[in-house]
Amino acid sequence: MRARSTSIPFAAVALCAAVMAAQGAEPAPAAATAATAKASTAAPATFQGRGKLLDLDVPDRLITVDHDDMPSLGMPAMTMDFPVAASVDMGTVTAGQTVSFVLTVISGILTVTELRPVGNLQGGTKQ
Ligand SMILES: [Cu+2]
Repeated sequence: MRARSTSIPFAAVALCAAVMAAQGAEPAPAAATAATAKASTAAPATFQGRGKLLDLDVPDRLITVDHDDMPSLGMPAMTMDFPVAASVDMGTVTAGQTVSFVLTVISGILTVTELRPVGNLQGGTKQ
């Protein structure tokens, strides 16, 4: 139980680096394959995040987020792109908003599976 999730955050961090590298260079297929193998043998790992939505590409289902620290992933604050799952309604957010999101490792890729503007959270006490 206690050691359950140690491998996933490390894989996710490697993926994050791969994603960032891919923005200016070639993708890293080896890293993605290793992460896929790990993800398939464990329950899907999910991670809560929050940040400013900088860009929204609805046809390609991609968002660019300047996200806050994500300690569960070992990721510092940074700007990066995430793919958005088909189940997510991208029409609920617009560029420039502060958003909260959930990342799920799907086929070894950190994918947005929940996305909403922070200001619309009911009963929220912050922002
Ligand atoms: Cu990141």
